[in-house]
Amino acid sequence: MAKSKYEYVKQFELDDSLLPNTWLVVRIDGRGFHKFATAHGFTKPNDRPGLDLMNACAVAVMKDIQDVVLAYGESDEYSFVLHRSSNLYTRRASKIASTVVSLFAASYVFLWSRHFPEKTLQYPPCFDARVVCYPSDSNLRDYLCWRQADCHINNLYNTCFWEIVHSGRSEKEAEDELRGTVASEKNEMLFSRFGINYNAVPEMFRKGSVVVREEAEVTSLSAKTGLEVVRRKRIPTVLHVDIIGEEFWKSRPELLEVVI
Ligand code: DGT
Ligand code: MG
Ligand code: MG
Ligand code: MG
Repeated sequence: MAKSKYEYVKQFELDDSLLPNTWLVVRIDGRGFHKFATAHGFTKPNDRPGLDLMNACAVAVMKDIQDVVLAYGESDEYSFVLHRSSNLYTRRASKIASTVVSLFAASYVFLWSRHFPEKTLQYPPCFDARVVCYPSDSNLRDYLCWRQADCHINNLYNTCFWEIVHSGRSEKEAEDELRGTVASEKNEMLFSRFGINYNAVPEMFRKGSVVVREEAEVTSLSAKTGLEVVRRKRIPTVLHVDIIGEEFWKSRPELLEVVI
């Protein structure tokens, strides 16, 4: 077929394919979620229905995009790990990042009323996305450690901060008091002043959320025979566990396995 004289504009589309054989991590983050959380009366520092909604969106992304092997979420962000062998969209960065983030944002709106039956969504939520290549398994694990450590540091700080504020101090006073304190001092403050054992704070808040494909038995009715059929399927499952130590990776060797 003859090409139109306009066809040359296609050349302006630059190649943005990502390095082969590297782990791809798409991180999405809520845009202006400080304001979004206030506008929707989210509990401070952690709003359980809000976090459950984030997790449901991550599960929706993983159900749709099989190349995602694991996802990790905390606060208003989620990281999606695509296997190093993935050839999704011939590894074009903008296609991958935009597909993941639009699926996530659309799911957030689609699933909102299920998690907030009594709250009206005030305005459309928005998320940004970036995709980064990690060349080695240890780079990938360090990336995930970085996000889980961030979750821990922020949650310990925020738990102290809001306890101080709820005890009648101003936000400025809480900030001043926490400046320069180390983790052990924050733990001690929670325990002696507010009667909170930090280790008893829900794991979802302390560790964030990991989504992995766990084997489970799924029962369905056969269209042919009308009888129940039990199949073992890998279902995206939300866990609140440590991913920094060895245990998580040792018990799931398939995650880092090389697929040729
Ligand atoms: P950005 O990402 O630069 O557009 O700006 P923000 O405002 O989204 O800032 P970010 O992503 O650094 O921090 C996340 C904000 O979301 C933070 O201000 C607290 C808020 N947020 C996240 N999860 C919760 C929650 O469960 N409850 C409440 N009250 N706020 C939350
Ligand atoms: Mg941001
Ligand atoms: Mg944000
Ligand atoms: Mg954030």
